Amino acid sequence: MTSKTILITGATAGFGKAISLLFAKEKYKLILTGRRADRLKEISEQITGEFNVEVHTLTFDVRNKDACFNAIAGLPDTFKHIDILVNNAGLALGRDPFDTADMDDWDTMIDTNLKGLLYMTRACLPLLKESTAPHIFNLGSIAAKEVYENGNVYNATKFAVDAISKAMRIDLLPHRIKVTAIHPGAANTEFSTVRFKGDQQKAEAVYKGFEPLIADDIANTVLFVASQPLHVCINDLVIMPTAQATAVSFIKS
Ligand code: NDP
Ligand code: 8X3
Repeated sequence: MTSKTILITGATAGFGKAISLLFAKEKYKLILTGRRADRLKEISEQITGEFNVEVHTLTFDVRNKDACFNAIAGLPDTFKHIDILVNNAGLALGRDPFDTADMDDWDTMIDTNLKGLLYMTRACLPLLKESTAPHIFNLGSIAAKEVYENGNVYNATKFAVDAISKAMRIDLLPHRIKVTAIHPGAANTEFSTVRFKGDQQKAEAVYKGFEPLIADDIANTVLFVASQPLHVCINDLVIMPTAQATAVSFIKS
């Protein structure tokens, strides 16, 4: 039985929720974050009921630097230990040409996907450095590897996640911190509903005619990577639906 502790940002939906449930099954202690307190409460109750592991929830917005640092500083003593940090919280907003895209959406994506990830990592580093097997996971995307039409600033934030993952791996080497970037293709979560601002028809159209990834596929991948021996680090992993070859190439029925 392990008593390792994992902190997952964006645990209220999609990948983050699936990773939370899978690591709970593996008997990890969990620190779960998100903005929606009701969802965190529900997931925490589900996990303690089903898996009998300890869960601590933190409700805050990763765009708020002080909130990130205060949340970690305020952890109760029994949770002042982090072995794995999963920087998962993130979003796309809109899929519009560069010249007409909403610039407030740009700010939100940059502040969440990049700055939020930076703040959370810096806030957690003192605790990670005390772990005997520290590991940081950053959720990139196929959008971190290929720019596609109307992807512009979402692509830019995910390219930045790719770059900062490489930079962390170098600069954190003296602390033997593993850094893994996970880059999924199309996965059916709340991602497209958020991207298209609640337009369910547009969101569902993204996954029509092929079998997309599901959140459990990403959770299984994170667990596989986290389960490697201490001397093995999987640095970078692109995971796609079999029906998707590039950011924009699909075989659809
Ligand atoms: P979901 O929309 O299902 O979940 C996103 C999570 O991020 C939610 O828990 C949400 O919680 C949290 N979040 C968003 N903004 C903030 C914020 N400002 N502060 C704190 N938490 C926040 O999306 P996915 O699970 O699909 O996405 C997870 C990650 O994977 C993202 O980084 C996304 O870019 C990336 N990704 C997704 C792909 C896909 O096709 N689905 C493919 C490749 C990468 P709450 O609203 O409660 O704050
Ligand atoms: C989410 C996948 O292709 O919509 O990062 O950018 S994509």
